[in-house]
Amino acid sequence: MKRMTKRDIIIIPDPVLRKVCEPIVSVDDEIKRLADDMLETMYAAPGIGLAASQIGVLKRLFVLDVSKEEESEAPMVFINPQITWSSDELSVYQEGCLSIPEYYEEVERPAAVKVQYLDQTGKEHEIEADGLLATCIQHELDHLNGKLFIDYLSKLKRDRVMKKFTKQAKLVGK
Ligand code: GNR
Ligand code: NI
Repeated sequence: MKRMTKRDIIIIPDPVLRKVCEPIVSVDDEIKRLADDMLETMYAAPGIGLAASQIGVLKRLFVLDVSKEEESEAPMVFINPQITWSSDELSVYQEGCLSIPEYYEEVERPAAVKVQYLDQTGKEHEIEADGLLATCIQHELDHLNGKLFIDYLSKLKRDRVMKKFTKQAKLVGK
């Protein structure tokens, strides 16, 4: 049995969520352990994706699992991901983020993307994704660049949600 450790998820307005993550130089045991911990943290939340910066690690790595409840788990690990193509066609999804708990809004993004990445064994892949997987890949890749889904909303909505969480952080004493 693999040893996995659930980590704490960082919430806005923590500035760590605005940092640009650094490429991973080698897919070694430390990175494999990090990916396992991220999957554990994501499943426990529960969420369908998690970027390394959400647990305070500024590396270009995210995990996701968009399998349906009745299907078996399908964990995916994306290291140094790069979008190589985006469709002109757009689609709208109601998005949420574990770093912005219990806040959901519709976001429009390219409906399909091609993404190149390394898996947890260091093997290179290029896949074409659509539907929820495409949305999730773009949401997670944004995290690695310090971008959040609320950045796509109106300033009014973004300011409102930032204010709410800033107030909350002060109350909790963070
Ligand atoms: O759990 C999550 N659900 C979700 C729903 C729609 C679009 C994106 C996501 S990702 C989110 C987990 C998360 O915050 N990943 O960064
Ligand atoms: Ni998120």
